Amino acid sequence: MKNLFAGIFLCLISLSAFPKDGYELWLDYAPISNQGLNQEISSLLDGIYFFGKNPTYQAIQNELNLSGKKLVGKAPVYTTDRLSNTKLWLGTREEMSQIFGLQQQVEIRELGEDGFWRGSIDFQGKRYYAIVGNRPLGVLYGVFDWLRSIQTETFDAKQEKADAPKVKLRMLNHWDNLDRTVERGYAGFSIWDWHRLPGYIDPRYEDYARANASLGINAVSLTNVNANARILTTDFMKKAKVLADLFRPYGIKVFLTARFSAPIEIGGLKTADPLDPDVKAFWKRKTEEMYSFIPDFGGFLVKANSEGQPGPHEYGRNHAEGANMLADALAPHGGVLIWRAFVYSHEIDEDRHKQANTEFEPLDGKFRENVIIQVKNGAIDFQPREPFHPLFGAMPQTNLGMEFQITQEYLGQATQLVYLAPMWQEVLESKTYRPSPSSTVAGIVDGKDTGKTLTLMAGVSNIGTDRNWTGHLMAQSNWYAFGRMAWNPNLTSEQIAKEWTSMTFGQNQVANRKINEILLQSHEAAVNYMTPLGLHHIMGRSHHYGPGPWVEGGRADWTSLYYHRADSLGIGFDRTSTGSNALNQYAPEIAQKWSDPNQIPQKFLLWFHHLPWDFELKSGRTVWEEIALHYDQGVKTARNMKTAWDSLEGTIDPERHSHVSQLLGIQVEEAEWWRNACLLYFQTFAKRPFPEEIEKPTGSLEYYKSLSFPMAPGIRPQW
Ligand code: GCW
Repeated sequence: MKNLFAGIFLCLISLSAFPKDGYELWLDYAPISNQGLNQEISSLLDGIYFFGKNPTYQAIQNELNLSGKKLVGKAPVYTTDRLSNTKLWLGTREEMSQIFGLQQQVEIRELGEDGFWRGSIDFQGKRYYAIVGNRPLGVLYGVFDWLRSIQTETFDAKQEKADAPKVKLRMLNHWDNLDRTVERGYAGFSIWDWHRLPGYIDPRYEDYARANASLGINAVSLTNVNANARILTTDFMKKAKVLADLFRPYGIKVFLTARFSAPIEIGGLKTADPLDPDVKAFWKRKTEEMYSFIPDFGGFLVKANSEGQPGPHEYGRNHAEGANMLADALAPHGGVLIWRAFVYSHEIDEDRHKQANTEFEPLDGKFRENVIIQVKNGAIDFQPREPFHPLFGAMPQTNLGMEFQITQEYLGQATQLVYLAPMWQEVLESKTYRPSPSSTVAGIVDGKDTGKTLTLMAGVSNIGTDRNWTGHLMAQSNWYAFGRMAWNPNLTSEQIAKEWTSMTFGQNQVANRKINEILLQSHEAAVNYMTPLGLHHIMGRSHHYGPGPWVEGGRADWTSLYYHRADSLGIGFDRTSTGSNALNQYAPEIAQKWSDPNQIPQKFLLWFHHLPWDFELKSGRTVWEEIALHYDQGVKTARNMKTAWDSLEGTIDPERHSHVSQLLGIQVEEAEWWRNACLLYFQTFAKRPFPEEIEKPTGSLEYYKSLSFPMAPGIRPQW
């Protein structure tokens, strides 16, 4: 009888389902179709006891109410008697200490601030399921982990699970301007409605916090690194306070970007010199004011002396002097100063690849304890594929954090499906050989190889006001994957894809397998049809949408010619000792191997070498042939992705199916456009025929060059 009702309920739910627009993200909580699991969860939700009271437990209760109804069709029941009627116990180790043995208590304590333990406990002859943390936030993370196991139908009450994040600050960086435009944003406008804050609280704010907390993201910087000093005025602090209050129960700390010249712009001073006593006093005052509104304010994120942003160099001071001054203002409040290493100047005639190391390496050991240097994954700029940034491993005495870009500035923006986790995994797994021979980027980021505890992984957000948050529905997987990798940089892209797919689309295994295949080949496909074999920065000028290998004129390092260096003899950027010698910034193990075009991984070949068109590769093909083949392969994979997705029609709800299918149609066209434009262009130098086996590029180079996109989204505003 019970089964029958459950069956009817499931039918009703699916029939009456609202059109799926992606708003729910991976917290869709589709009804559990597995009858056994459905009943088991239903029974646990029948008696929930919280060992304490606090706002985070309230957030948990809200999530259980929401998910319970959707997963098993009924509202959870809360009890005030912790023994009789209770099935599910929620609380901190301390709150629940009497029911644990000492051994268990110690084990849980070792999970640290944000860790959790969940499993069955036998107590006084009865069995309970318990989710325990060292703080309420750990309980929240445990609950989300438990919900994930239900959504992916992997929950097993007999199995204990203990987990804790490996990285301390797991952070989103919004590049959101105060007027709600978003630099490199492709999903509408900023979700921060500054104008109507603090009076109006958009319900999205809470859903945003839920989504982040479900991944363990515990910090957000709300504003663009190309900063506006106005965010530090009292009016804006009051607005930011509302968001901080809302995020607090979800364990999310607010950071803001600090414009280095703020003392001049809003402080009435004539200078922003970090050693000037009035400047120091300004920042001290501002910081104190900030903490009076937001007592657990995270700190400042700063982009200085990069791309025209103000910084300490104007006053003859270095990055450490600039960063430390701000860090000193934050230190008494426990705040953190995050200083970006993405610096380059066109006044310096040096390979851009080298500039961050040149400026920062000599400062190792000079930064305060509460400073983190935030380093992009590669030395140029979030290209479709980059070798890891040589700063990782080069500053052993400094806290170094990772900056990934979730928004797809150079990776198809919001028209293309590109799952970024394989790229992040590739970077994190890279061996740095420093500080120790076995060090990896992940080990530096999570502190395993450095012993650092103030660790950080930041991701430039891809979130906007679009109903589905990320513009392209499948780009939600990138937000998800970022959060999961920030929690544990050793998770694989495949594991994460599996989780995300079944949480987002439900339990059709055949469909899920296909979706995962699409996700997992998408990054390599994009690299192939955009920038194979280590080519980089050959996109359209300024908006970076579509191919622009011909871009020249103006500032050299903002042109494509600077990067691909194609000429009648060959192609590629010589970064070996005969060229810029950027390779020398890596550990000798890498520098030696990669100096040899026959030993360097082929994917980085033209990043470091300028090679003749006829240079023969391991495959027996020439550089020219291999380039052509890769571009063509990229197009073919894009087409296969669309065919695979289209075959899922009728399996996935029509709204989401059609959304992705249409966008994949655009992606195929854009892949062809990239291939045609780049191959026709490079052929003007190579002057060789296309290999037999590729589909010949169509259209004319003149036509591709004539395309212009003055209204492309996300263009950086001119300050
Ligand atoms: O990738 C470049 C972008 C800029 C961005 C800059 C940065 C915020 O094109 O739009 O500015 O990087 O990371 O600072």
